[in-house]
Amino acid sequence: MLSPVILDPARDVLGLIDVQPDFMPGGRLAVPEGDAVLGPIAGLVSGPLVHAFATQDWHPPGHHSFASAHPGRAAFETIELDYGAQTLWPDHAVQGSEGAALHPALDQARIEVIIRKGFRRDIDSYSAFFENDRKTPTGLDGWLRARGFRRIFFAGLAMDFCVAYSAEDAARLGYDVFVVEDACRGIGLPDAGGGTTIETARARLLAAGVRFLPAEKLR
Ligand code: VGL
Ligand code: ZN
Repeated sequence: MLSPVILDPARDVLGLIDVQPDFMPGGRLAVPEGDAVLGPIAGLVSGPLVHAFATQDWHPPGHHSFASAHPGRAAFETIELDYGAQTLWPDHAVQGSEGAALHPALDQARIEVIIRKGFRRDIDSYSAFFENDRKTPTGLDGWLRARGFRRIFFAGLAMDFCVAYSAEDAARLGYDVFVVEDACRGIGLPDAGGGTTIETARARLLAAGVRFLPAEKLR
C-alpha cells in the first residue's frame, strides 16, 4: 500500500490543468468522462493543498493545432510542423469562448496564478511550462521558483496530453512530481503506432520519476 503523503504548504502546490468545458462531455474536444475530474478536484481545492495554479488552453481562431487550419486534414491525424509532430484537433478552447473558460463549477479561491497557453497561432502548447517546441517558456517555472514551491500535484485534463507534458517537464526541471490519478482523465487516442496513448504517456511519466497517487493519500 502506498503510504499517505504529508503535505507542506510552504513547498507544495496543486497544478490544475485545463479544467475547461471544451474538454468535457458536450465540449469541442470532449475527453471521455472529462467532467468526472470536477468532484475529486473540488475535494482537492478544499483540502490540505492550500496553494494552486491553473492552466487554460487559450487558442486564437485558426490556430495551427486545429485540423480546420489544414485543408484536406482531419482531426486526430498527426502532421509534421517545423517543431516536430503535431496531432490535429477539432477547434477548441478558442479565446473568450465559453468552452475556454475555467469550468464554472471550479472553486478558484486558491488559484493564485492562471497560465494561458497555446495563444501563438503557429505553435501548440500542451505543457504548463514550455510550448511544443519544448523550449519557449510560459513563465510558470519562474513563478514556482520565486514562490519556493518544490512539489507539484497535478490534476485535470487531459492525462495523456497536457497533464502528461506538464508533469514530464516539471520532473525535468527538478520538481518532485505527483499525478493525482482519480482527478485526471485522458483522451485515449487509438494506438496508431508511435503516437501517444494513455499507456505510453503513463510509462513515460513513470520513467521520468513521476508518481501516481489517489487524492485520498494526501494529508
Ligand atoms: C489538450 C489537446 C489539445 C489538453 C489541449 O488539454 O490535454 N489536448 N489541446
Ligand atoms: Zn489545445
